[in-house]
Amino acid sequence: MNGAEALVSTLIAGGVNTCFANPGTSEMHFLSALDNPGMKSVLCLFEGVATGAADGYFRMKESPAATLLHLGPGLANGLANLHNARRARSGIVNVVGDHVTTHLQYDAPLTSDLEGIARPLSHWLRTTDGAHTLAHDAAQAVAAARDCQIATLVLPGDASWGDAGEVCSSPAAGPVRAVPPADRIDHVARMIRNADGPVLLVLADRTCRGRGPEIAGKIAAATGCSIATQFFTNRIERGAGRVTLERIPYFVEAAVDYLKPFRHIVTVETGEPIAFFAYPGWPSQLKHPEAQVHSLALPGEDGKAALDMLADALGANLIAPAWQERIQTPVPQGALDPVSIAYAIAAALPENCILVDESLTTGRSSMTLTAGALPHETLQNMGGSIGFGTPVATGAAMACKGRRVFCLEGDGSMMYTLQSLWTQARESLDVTTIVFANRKYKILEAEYANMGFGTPGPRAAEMMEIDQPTLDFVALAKGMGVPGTRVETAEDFHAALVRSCGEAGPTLIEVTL
Ligand SMILES: Cc1ncc(C[n+]2csc(CCOP(=O)(O)OP(=O)(O)O)c2C)c(N)n1
Repeated sequence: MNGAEALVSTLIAGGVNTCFANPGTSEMHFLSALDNPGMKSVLCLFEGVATGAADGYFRMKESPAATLLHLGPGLANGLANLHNARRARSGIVNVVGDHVTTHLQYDAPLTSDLEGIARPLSHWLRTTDGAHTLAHDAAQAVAAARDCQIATLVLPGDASWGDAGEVCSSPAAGPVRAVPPADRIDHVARMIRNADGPVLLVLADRTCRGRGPEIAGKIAAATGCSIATQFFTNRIERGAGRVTLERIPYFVEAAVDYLKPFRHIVTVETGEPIAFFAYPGWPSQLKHPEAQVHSLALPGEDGKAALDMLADALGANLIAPAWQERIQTPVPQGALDPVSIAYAIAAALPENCILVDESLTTGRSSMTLTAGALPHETLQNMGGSIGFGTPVATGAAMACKGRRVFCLEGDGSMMYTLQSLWTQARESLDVTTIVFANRKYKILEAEYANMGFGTPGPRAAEMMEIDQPTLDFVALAKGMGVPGTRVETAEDFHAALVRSCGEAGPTLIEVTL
């Protein structure tokens, strides 16, 4: 067994059986080892697609995928979506090929400070010593990735082709998540009982699915506190029959307004609400200046256990939460705007689908107006680096065969990682990509005004308009093997959404705005 074969066998033994790959010459031995039938390899035509797909895969499977990246430049191409994945607490094993050790001294063109490129976004980073250490290092990388970490294993060519003997150690089981100490729960329970004003519970990460929202809903029903999420959450289970979590608004003024009544904010697997950006004259902290923040569970701790303990302490366990009722929104007619778009989506979503949301301005109303849709899950961008949507949708579809994935995209965001469509076509993934073609970076117009500049001058406006030349998303999709359609009315949009659910494989809908 050579090093690359030992590496792939170890990944499989550790449950990592999908690899989003973009290979090069230094990874030929790894490529050959990928022929192991236990490993599904998925070609991505840009490394940002590979890293984003691994993020989407982890979010849905709660188990890591690997990426295969080509030396420093390949890794660098994947960094933006590694940043998003890291923020989403998605575990990934990056295997990054490097030159043969003896070749590095000659400074061949692809030589770079590979570890320097990897370090800022990797929780775990190692250049393996040689073939004999590879299986052990791979096992460590898998253990780190299972623990929601970005693990980067640098693989010199000679480690790949060297003799690894029979070594193939399996990683230990994933770490147990810490349960918050009882005195913290007691403190929060006492505070809620004695609070002289409204209390807000802010949920994040794993508390936004499974029993998390339900327990929070019981606490809300028993005590009158409100429950919400940050503006961005890695994965939320929502829709009819579940407990609806409100969403703290994105724009600072609206967020400050939303949080104004609350003098106590309880955070679960997250920190206090902070503005995405700082603006002149506005605070970074969104809470009321007199509000106190109480951490029930830190990020990475077991927030569900914490909520259970809190519900116990408050005697809320036997109380029924307010279940979200099914709201059958009528199929909208006529003009396409954020509200009719949200209604069309709400009416069309099939049960158990996955909604990846990178719709920015156009999708601002979607979360509120889809609350009573059939039960579904939403994945949002935790890192703010656009170009996350189509790769994450690809990875989510790989992880959840049989479930339709809808990917809501701003046209500007769509252009970052468009190559995902090709992978979706090649793998016959059930993804419906919806591009909101407003022909501009519309959110930046708002941000320009928020910074106090009012209406942009002609040169500044040009930097936010993407209309010349006109992007033809239907043609772009067709060129990558994905059929597409263009819609100009709300009823046509709804019909196209419904139609896409009845056809296997990927499709694209360009929504003309
Ligand atoms: C990697 C990266 N580059 C640039 C930005 C800045 N940025 C934020 S939103 C945006 C434009 C998004 O345009 P679009 O997807 O069309 O949505 P719209 O603004 O029209 O709603 C840009 C360029 C970013 N967030 N991330």
